[in-house]
Amino acid sequence: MIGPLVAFQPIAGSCARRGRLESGNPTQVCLPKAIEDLRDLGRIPIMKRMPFDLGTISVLGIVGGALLTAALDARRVDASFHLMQIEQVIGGVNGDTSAQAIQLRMRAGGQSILSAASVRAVDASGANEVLLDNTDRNLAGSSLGDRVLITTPNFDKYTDVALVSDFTMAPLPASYLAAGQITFENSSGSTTYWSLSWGGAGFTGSTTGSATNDLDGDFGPPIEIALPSDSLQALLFQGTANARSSTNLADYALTAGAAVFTNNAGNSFTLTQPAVDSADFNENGIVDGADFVLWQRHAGGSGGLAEGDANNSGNVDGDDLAIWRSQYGSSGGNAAATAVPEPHSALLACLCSGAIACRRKGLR
Ligand SMILES: [Ca+2]
Ligand SMILES: [Ca+2]
Ligand SMILES: [Ca+2]
Repeated sequence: MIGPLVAFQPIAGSCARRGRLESGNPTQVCLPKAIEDLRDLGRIPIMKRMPFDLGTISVLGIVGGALLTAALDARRVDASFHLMQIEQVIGGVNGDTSAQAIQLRMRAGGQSILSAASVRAVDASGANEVLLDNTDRNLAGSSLGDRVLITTPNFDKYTDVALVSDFTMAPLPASYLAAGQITFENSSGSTTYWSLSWGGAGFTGSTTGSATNDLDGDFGPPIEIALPSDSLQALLFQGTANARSSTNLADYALTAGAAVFTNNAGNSFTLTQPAVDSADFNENGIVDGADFVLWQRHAGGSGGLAEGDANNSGNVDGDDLAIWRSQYGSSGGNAAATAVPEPHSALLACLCSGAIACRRKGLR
């Protein structure tokens, strides 16, 4: 007995309207798209697209039915990554372009197979592609609206609580910030599932990609402004969690205030400008031995600037001493001395042996 063939009706031509399967009618399946899904997931060897038409459907029925069943099985376990937004991006925090972040958001459940994806960038002309991250693992959170947080290592300097990113990215080159593009793609970079372009007419590269997340497959035109990098504000997708892309120009806007980023576990991080480290504990405009004495008196305890807390941690400890050393001879704060004079020998002895030892020597 021949098993029941799943009734399917290939869409004529290429798989231009990739949104069909996600949007509902299971009898209207874009078969090459289903094959690509499996290929992206590494479940089957690379297969070339095959032309299908209704005349050859009976010949291809069994093979097609098996492939379709496998594809639907893949859907059943929700193992995919394609239905994803580039939700929020910042190119730098308060001018520090080494602190960057990209937040993705799942447009449906089961989009956590990030090992099959990658995030890339191109410059204003659409050239000189940079692999920002190949997102080399899968994530636990896979519900509609779940986020994927990808940051540079320095991004954690600007969050209100200790940052936990899902992936660490290479920095987007600063020269790409005026006009450029970030794309969410499969691992090989052969298919773009979402793109975000900025810089208005300054961006001259392609804005097209798969129609999985944008019905006409064109994410352009770009937003008119540069990628934000000189404040705490990020560029934020304005649509709902399951929304498709329309155009970057219509879809994105700056956050109203300090951006809030969220990781896959649902933890949120609000951007903040950290207090400037200063070892000028007596606030007389110079970091010197008098400041060291203040630190020494309170080392190991709690306190504020006047007690020797250089990094505003609430504690007076070795981290504050390290800041004092780095700022010795300067005015403190950001104006760290370019040439740090060596502390005199008595102080160096204290640095080596710590506050307790100094107290024993009666230097207090
Ligand atoms: Ca579009
Ligand atoms: Ca001082
Ligand atoms: Ca401290």
